[in-house]
Amino acid sequence: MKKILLLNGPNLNLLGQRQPEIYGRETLADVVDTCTTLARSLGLDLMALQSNREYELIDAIHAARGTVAGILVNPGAFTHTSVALLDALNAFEGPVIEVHISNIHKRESFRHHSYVSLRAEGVIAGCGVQGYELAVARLARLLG
Ligand code: CA2
Repeated sequence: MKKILLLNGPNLNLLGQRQPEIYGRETLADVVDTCTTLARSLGLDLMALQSNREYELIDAIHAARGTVAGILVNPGAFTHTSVALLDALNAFEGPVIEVHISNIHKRESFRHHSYVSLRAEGVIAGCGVQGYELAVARLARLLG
């Protein structure tokens, strides 16, 4: 079974606990459970990591090289700041799908630019946590 990696960046551990009007009521554990089940039904083995530390996300991307077929990533606020995350993703050989729960283009102008989008095969934004399921389905299609 091909492995895929779901990465979530800073503050996404708070999903379901704060700002439900923006990020919904589901927790990150709910999202990971749903995506794991969906991935398995599509023949993929999903591993997940959330970190508030940029270097841990970068290390996870390095470790994914040669072992993981594709990456789903919600980089959180690192989306808009991290050339380092972009560089790490550029060193990964498989497809990358970027997910944002909110529609970043409908929010403050500093959220309109994404470094990660320069690398991502696809970007899903504004679909709530359903965006993660859409991203799993897209990755399965790209890897099929
Ligand atoms: O819409 C998204 O998924 C974001 O990646 C979320 C980031 C934000 O900085 C990006 O611009 C867009 C923030 C994640 C914060 O997550 C929270 C979840 C619940 C409660 C508080 C924060």
